[in-house]
Amino acid sequence: MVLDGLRRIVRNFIESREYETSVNEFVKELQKELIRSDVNVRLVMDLTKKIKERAAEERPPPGLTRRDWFLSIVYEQLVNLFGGPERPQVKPPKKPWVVLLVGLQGSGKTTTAGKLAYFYKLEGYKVGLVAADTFRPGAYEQLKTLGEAVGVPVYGEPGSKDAVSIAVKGVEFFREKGFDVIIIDTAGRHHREEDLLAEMEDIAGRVRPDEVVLVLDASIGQQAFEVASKFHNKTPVGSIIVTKLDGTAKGGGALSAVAATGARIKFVGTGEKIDELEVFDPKRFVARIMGLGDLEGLLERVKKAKVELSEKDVEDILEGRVNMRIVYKQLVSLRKMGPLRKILEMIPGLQVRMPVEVDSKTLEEKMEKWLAAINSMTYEELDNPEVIDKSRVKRISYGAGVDPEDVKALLKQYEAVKSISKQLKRQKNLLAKMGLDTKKLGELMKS
Ligand SMILES: Nc1nc2c(ncn2[C@@H]2O[C@H](COP(=O)(O)OP(=O)(O)OP(=O)(O)O)[C@@H](O)[C@H]2O)c(=O)[nH]1
Ligand SMILES: [Mg+2]
Repeated sequence: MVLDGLRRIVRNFIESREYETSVNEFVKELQKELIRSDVNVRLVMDLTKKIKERAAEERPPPGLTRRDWFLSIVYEQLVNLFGGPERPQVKPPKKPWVVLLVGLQGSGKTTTAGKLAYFYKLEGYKVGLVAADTFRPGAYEQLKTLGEAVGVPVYGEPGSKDAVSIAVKGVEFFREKGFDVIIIDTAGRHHREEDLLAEMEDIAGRVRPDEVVLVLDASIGQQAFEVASKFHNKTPVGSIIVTKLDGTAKGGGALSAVAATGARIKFVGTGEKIDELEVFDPKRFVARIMGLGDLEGLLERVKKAKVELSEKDVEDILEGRVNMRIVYKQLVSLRKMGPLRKILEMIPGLQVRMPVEVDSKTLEEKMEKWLAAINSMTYEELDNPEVIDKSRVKRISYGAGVDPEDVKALLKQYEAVKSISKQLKRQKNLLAKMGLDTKKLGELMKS
């Protein structure tokens, strides 16, 4: 399968002891694996550079191990390498939807026509196939057999040599009968892409399909870039199906090369059988090749950990209502260099000393402990920190693995935020006079 060495590399990374060395090791192995899969060297270098940069510049959100966080960066960058997070739109936007399949000889057009017919039939569409390959002997019979296997009618004129006329008539035939999806199989007589694209334009000009789909054999690896970019330039609305991903070690190269052209890969073929066609979802694809079944869960955690102040939070702060959740969010944003201070500086007459000295290293350590302490609090304690007495302090510090002193310092921090919040409430009229409304404040706090 494609990039099947990646799972092992990810596993080694997760199991290794030392974070820094394992990151370097991981990056090196990742490069090797991608290049082995024929991904273009420049793309590989760009990718690993980006991963390293992000790992150096960004901070893991609280509640996430550095390792998980690093893997989430790798995941995101790999998803971009293979076309970005968006799942392709495969639902026909209108009826009938006429699809013209083109591609080099033997790339898998006819097989894919059958697979697509099956796919759309299962989705509840009425599908018709048009056999417009008049070049290959037995092309009509091949498609006819596939159509029969999936219970989809095939239009063809076995004796005719006029592919364009068959295509036009076939589309008309199914259109009149009210079919939803009409798929046209064409000849792959070309070995050269120039000829192919010229003929594609010719047929497309006369058949006027809604979508032109280029069928590419994955075993051409990164050479797919040439064909795909020419195709994409000629038919920017077209899409691409990469076949035979199951039968080559170069799949990674083909997929990334196509993605690099900006063309959209909609499906991939993963076998000879009629149901071996998948919607190409880069996120799922990358999750699979990384061997991270629970990746969605991990990313959910990353997202949750990147807390931001909501409108409601801002409102609460301005109303003098605070709780530990808000402190938590502020601690997180303080890590990104005190947005709270930024606001305080803008408000004349507000004489509050910053509760936290923004001195990076000790702050960072303090923050780690505070966040751990907050994570050990009950809901009641989060909503109403006033209830935290001596014995609760003990329990929280024990649960978080920090000193009771740290928890006490956190409570002081909470008191400070509360007092700022109270002052803010008093300053609200003044704020209004300055033309700073709650919305703008909210934006400031988040920035
Ligand atoms: N393993 C594997 N084989 C495939 C896949 N798609 C197509 N094939 C095989 O590739 C060969 C060529 O497939 P066709 O569908 O006939 O290709 P074509 O583009 O229509 O060929 P021409 O019409 O001659 O240009 C057949 O043996 C198919 O079974 C795939 O996803 N995986
Ligand atoms: Mg064919």
